[in-house]
Amino acid sequence: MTFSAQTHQIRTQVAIIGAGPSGLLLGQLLYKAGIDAIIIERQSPDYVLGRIRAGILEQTTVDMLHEADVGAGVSAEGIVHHSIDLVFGGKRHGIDVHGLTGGKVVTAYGQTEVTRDLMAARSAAGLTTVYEAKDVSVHDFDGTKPAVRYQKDGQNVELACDFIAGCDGFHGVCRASVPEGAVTEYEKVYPFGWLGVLADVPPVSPHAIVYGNSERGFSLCSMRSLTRSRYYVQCPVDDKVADWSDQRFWDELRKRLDPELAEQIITGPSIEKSIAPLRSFVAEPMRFGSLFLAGDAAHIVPPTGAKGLNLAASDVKYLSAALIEFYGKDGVTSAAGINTYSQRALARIWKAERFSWWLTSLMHRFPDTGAFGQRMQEAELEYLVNSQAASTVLAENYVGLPLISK
Ligand code: FAS
Ligand code: PHB
Repeated sequence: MTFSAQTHQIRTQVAIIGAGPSGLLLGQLLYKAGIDAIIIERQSPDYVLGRIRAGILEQTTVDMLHEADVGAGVSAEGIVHHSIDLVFGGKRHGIDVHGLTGGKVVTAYGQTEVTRDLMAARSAAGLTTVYEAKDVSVHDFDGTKPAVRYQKDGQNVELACDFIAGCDGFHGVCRASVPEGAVTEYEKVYPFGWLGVLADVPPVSPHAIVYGNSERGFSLCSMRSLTRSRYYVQCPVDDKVADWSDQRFWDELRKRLDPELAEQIITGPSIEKSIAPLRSFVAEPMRFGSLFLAGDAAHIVPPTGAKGLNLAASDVKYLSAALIEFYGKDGVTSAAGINTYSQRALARIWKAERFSWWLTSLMHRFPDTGAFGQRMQEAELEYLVNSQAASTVLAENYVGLPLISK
């Protein structure tokens, strides 16, 4: 795409690539601080809202929604959880997360709802989000004139800026635009996927997410509200949604749970059904000159530990604070935050990567698990549910480790 005289030139302070939760939350926090940002998104709003993803928010994420003045939805409809359940060997065990962490909780509130709340706030404030932008590219982020170029309705646009926030997810353009030698990638791809079903039926366990380990594979019982459930079963990575009728899904889910819970499941037609691959991934560092990566653009976790969206939120917490500090208040500015953003974010990311990898390894059936491996998993789970120390390790990671202050 050539840029010539008819290129429309515009400017902002922070150009945000991606209108997922990372980009929208960053845009909202910068707006609250009086910092100008434009969000460039390649899909339509409906497409972004149609991606069914996360469902569990750490308290730090809920607090950020309130800080961003978009907490009304989660306060009204979020379902607070004090515990999680583990099913193994055909029996269900509760982990008192609230008691083991001195009162911390998680909240069931879907990523779709978070995204919708953020979109509504941005629109109500009259802030600019360019949806369905084509051929987005980032330029001179290691120079003195960073810019984003894109096409919108056939018009070439060049957006000059001070900083670029790469909130464009795992398959985005920002990380891909970093010179190869400048970024180190760490990756583990898991030999299975998650088949997820959304159904307008009451959740079988409204006040505790249920994680199941069985010889048939992993299962998970979650929700989006008291009338909308979200369930998952581990499946072969090359399975297709067409291989799974609703009936086959419900039957398999029941086989992986304890008999009492299986009996209580209320089934209904799926309103969404998708298969997600699982990987652990981290790109280091997360800053390249005036380009910063946040959220899935920099890291991916297997969803077992419910960390993906929450890690995106903590990245945004660090990055928004750093940018606000850079632009300063009452004439006082500092680059300390932007200079330490990458190392602070990565310190929390790696701990969440470890927890997500550990819980995935404990709960899923791998090709080489076998009979002995199954017994090892069940022995570890039996030890975990009967040891306050081991349960506390699970609980404090599940509610989210503290943000790193400086
Ligand atoms: P996102 O990927 O959500 O958003 C990036 C945005 O950038 C997208 O809207 C994309 O269209 C846009 N974009 C990409 N390239 C662009 C370009 N070149 N130009 C402009 N825009 C561009 N997490 C959990 O905690 N629990 C779960 O159960 C869970 N399930 C998941 C299932 C799937 C299939 C996936 C992919 C992820 C799942 N996650 C889950 C993780 C997920 O919730 C992410 O952590 C979360 O979406 C991260 O948000 P963002 O960083 O905003 O990235
Ligand atoms: C979800 O509700 O989608 C969900 C809940 C907990 C997880 C993963 C996904 O660990």
